[in-house]
Amino acid sequence: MTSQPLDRRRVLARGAAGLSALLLAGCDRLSAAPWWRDVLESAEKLTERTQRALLSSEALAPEYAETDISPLFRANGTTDPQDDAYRALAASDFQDWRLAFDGLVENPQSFSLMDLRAMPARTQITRHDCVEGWSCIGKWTGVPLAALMELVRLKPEARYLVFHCADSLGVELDDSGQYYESLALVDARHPQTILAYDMNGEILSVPHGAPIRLRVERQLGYKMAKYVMRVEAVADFASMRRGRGGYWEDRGYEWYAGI
Ligand SMILES: Nc1nc2c(c(=O)[nH]1)N[C@H]1C(S)=C(S)[C@@H](COP(=O)(O)O)O[C@H]1N2
Ligand SMILES: [Mo]
Repeated sequence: MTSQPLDRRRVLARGAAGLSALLLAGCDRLSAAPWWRDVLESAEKLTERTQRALLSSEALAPEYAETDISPLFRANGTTDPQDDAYRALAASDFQDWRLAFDGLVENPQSFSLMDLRAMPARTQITRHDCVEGWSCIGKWTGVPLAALMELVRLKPEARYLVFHCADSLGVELDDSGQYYESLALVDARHPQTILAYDMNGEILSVPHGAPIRLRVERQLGYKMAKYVMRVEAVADFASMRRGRGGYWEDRGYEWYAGI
């Protein structure tokens, strides 16, 4: 009966996708209306609550075979960060790159790529679904985020992890335009949540987020921050940037992007 949770998951995914499509079809004028925002938010809360109730926190996203890997994995959003600090790091093959893990932690740390590669790794072949309506299957290798969380020891007040990225997208709103994302701790600790440094058996390339990018396999593509520079444990993200927990969330996307 191992297929049962998967079947349920598929039904659920279809329901959620249908709902998202419906919501995305809603025009800008509608999304500006406060009552509509409330409808969106309660729909999102319902999706999150339903999925958390039906799927155990350990339920895995489907994994695929080597033969299923997409010959060409599309790159999306930022594909070549122009930010000076990032360009300098990339120019020396990220030898001076460090991942900071700080915020509400007992033991803040800074990891080099060597440090991360020396830790136990996980490899998974999964399907990436972008909210724009395309999917690709890829193989990802990296360090489980749960292992890093153990090393830094979260304080009891910590409720979310925020991922700060190297790249800036549009600066059209009143913030820096720097990409960021956030996850609830239960999703951060999920066994398929990894900071990936290899893709399809090769070193992660710049278009796909070098030197490391997040993989959160039960959520949509925009949750999977590329070019991660810093992980910050926080109690709340309401006072950060525009308050919705991510670059695209600040521009109207759902924070809980479960699929
Ligand atoms: N730092 C950063 N992370 C990002 C983005 C981005 O523009 N900047 N785009 C997101 C979106 S919308 C998707 S679909 C995936 C794309 O990952 P890919 O380029 O490996 O396909 O990265 C996500 N993470
Ligand atoms: Mo996306």
